[in-house]
Amino acid sequence: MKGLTQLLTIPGNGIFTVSTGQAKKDKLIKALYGTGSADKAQKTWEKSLTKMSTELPFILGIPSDNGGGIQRGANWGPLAVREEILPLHKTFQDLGDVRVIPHLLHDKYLNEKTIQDCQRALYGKKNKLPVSPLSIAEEALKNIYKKFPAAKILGLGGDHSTSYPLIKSWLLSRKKKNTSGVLHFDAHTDLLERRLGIDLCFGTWTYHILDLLSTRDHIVQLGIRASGKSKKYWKENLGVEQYWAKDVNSWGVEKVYLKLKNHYKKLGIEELYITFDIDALDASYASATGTPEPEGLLPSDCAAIIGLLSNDFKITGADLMEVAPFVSPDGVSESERRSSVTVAGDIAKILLHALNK
Ligand SMILES: [Mn+2]
Repeated sequence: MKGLTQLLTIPGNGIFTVSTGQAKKDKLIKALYGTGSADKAQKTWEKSLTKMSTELPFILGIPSDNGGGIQRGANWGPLAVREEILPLHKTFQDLGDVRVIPHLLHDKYLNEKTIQDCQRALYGKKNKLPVSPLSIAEEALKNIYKKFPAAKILGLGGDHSTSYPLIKSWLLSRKKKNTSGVLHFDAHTDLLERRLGIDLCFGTWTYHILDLLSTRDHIVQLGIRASGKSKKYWKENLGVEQYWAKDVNSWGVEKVYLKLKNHYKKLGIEELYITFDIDALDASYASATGTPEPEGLLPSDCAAIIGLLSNDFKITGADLMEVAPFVSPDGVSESERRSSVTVAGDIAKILLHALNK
């Protein structure tokens, strides 16, 4: 696949380290390749890229948290989630990580001189390749879908802005837009047009996906509870369907499932992309994230809803976002932090299972 060995790197290696942080990466690389050396693993990974097919889903890590803004740390999400799903390694193909320059977000915010300097740093020479995480992800995904139009990709973020290239590329690669819908688990709507003037970040990415959809009700948001505006406001002003956490928790799984199914079926939707912000879960299950929120969803309810929907719709794309494995909000114990990373791994397993159906 064109350019992938330049745009991407071996799984877990997308975070640039010199000495600090290196040990965290070495552990995963050793488990995957039997060597702690990224250079030695590089050849095995490059070879694996040439042998891929659409028989199994792909994984792509985007270890960037530069689109976040309250408490960073989701750049380590892809590495931590991969450690949790190691036992399932035969059920997916790992494309590796987007190479991340942690000070960049998207190339459109950069001047030409900076782009050229960063091209030299990343690729050893000036060329046409993008340099910012969201731009690199979009370029890599374009090439992957070109080679494999039927690719089913599980994206691992990263702050939620990293869903933007994943969902945009998924939508652009669909033959029919009107049969493709999105299910968005989140405590927050992410529906601002801009945040402090920035149009692509963790609070805005969904807004910029809306116009790529067939119609705006092709996305449904589930688990919302930390919003400055009401459910009615988002429906009337942006046309987005939402089932807030309090609705989900009072209706129960069966009713939520039937409402979602009816909504999508009425629109003629046949395939779904599921984007899962880990903060959709109640903070007691998902503390290791940038913006944990109480009164959220239960992991078992989310698993049941995804499982039921995957019987009615083809799940052809998914992502798991905002897992910040080393973040502990005040008062959260070490064991709670650990268990919330395990829960994130469970969600990744559920998404992989849905993609594998
Ligand atoms: Mn989000």
